[in-house]
Amino acid sequence: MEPRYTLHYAPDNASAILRLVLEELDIAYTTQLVDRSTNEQNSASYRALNPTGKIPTLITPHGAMSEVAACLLYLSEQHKALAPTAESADRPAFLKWLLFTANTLHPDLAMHFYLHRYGDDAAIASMRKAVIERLKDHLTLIDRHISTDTPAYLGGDRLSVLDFYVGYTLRWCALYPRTHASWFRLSDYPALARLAARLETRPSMAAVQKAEGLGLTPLTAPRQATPPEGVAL
Ligand SMILES: N[C@@H](CCC(=O)N[C@@H](CS)C(=O)NCC(=O)O)C(=O)O
Repeated sequence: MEPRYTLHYAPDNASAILRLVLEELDIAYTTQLVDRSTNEQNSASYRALNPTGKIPTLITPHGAMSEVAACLLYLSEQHKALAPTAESADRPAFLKWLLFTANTLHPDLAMHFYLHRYGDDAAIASMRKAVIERLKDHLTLIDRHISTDTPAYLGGDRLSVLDFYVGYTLRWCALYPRTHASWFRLSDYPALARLAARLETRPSMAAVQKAEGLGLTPLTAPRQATPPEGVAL
């Protein structure tokens, strides 16, 4: 049978979150490398699929999709898995934290990675300090949500797409940008540390580790990716 999805990806980019979920759902998919060394995400052909020039893009039977959170919701709805259902009491908190991750945590991380796009050298130091404080505060909020409101996972008592989204950001916090990652200690967020260890036992994580060269402990003790194709940043 023809794979239903094609994931346009770059190693260790936000596309890895969708790859994890495709693996977890055990769905056939193909991948298409976006070569970041040539800035391919800004090529006319890539922007025709995803006008934001961001990675990932997911080609679905309904057309090209982008935005991680939108793709995660789409996959969970299409495959009726990995999310509390609309009738579940866990759905409101799941949606709240999914949107918080997409519109606050992930953009703050992107700002931290690409701070040179936001100001000159003089402005960067104070912006860096502010964005790191925000990241710490927001990771603490998420950590408290798991430890006080839910038994183990972010979306209630069962694993959901949200766990993969937040779990993967822990890797980025520890690694990027290489010169400014020392602020992050996973042990400061004990519930997230437990979640990271749980996610590392999933076969889906082993598949993504292999495909993108993430190493054996990609969330709890990450090292720079050594991908079989493409470059991470
Ligand atoms: N809001 C986007 C953000 C995705 C994003 O930031 N992707 C990064 C890679 S992890 C990217 O494409 N960076 C390339 C660039 O900014 O030029 C989403 O949720 O998909």
